[in-house]
Amino acid sequence: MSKQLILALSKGRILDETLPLLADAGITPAEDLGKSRKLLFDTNLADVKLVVIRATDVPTYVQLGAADLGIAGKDVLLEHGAEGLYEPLDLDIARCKLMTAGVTGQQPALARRRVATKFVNIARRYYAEQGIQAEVIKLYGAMELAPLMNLADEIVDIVDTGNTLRANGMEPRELIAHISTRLVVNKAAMTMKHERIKPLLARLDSAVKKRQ
Ligand code: PRT
Ligand code: MG
Repeated sequence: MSKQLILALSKGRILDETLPLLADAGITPAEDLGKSRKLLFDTNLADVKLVVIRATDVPTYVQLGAADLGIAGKDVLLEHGAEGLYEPLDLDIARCKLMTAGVTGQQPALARRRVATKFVNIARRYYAEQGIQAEVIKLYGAMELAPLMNLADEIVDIVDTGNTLRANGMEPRELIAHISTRLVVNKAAMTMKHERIKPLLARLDSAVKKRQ
């Protein structure tokens, strides 16, 4: 293993909230992430590099040790599974809820329910736990469209304000999980690179606590 620490960041809305938190922790990219087409960045810390990748790829990079640490939504982590990963820190950013939702006023089907989602593992687990028979249909986006198009009876999706659901004639039903962004660490790296990882965890931990 190299002596450098690689921290994998989730692109998109999590990145917008991650960069100020990293700055509070004294970690700044050597160049503007938004303005560059590069994916691998040096930072002000000689032994820390950043990679910026799709949120859903972060757990894979960290689990397989291509990155030592990663920052990802709990939704993504629940969907991917926690094998090979420690989750030492709740970064308390990009808070939202994972919920079931359906057409406003419509009763959920009692028999076999068709559920559209990009969170197929979470959905299968959730409906099984509830004792509800569900046919889970994998979509990659615009889940709100599925019940309107009669592709599904219900969706499992992220809800924040609820505006997206309302705008599409839908309402939230059951809460599956409260979501926030987490720091994950490769289990082997946590042991082998502990001397380097420990101070980084401490920096991030105090940056999170200062905000609370
Ligand atoms: O990667 P891809 O582009 O397919 O997914 P994405 O666009 O959903 O990702 P991105 O970059 O937006 O960020 C995803 C991560 O941010 C998630 O994994 C969550 O951990 C976190 N997060 C926090 C959210 C939201 N809040 C959120 N509101 N992710 C998505 N949303 C979307 C939601 O999917 C829905 O379309 O916003 C809409 C709901 O918001 P309200 O306010 O209308 O309820
Ligand atoms: Mg997006």
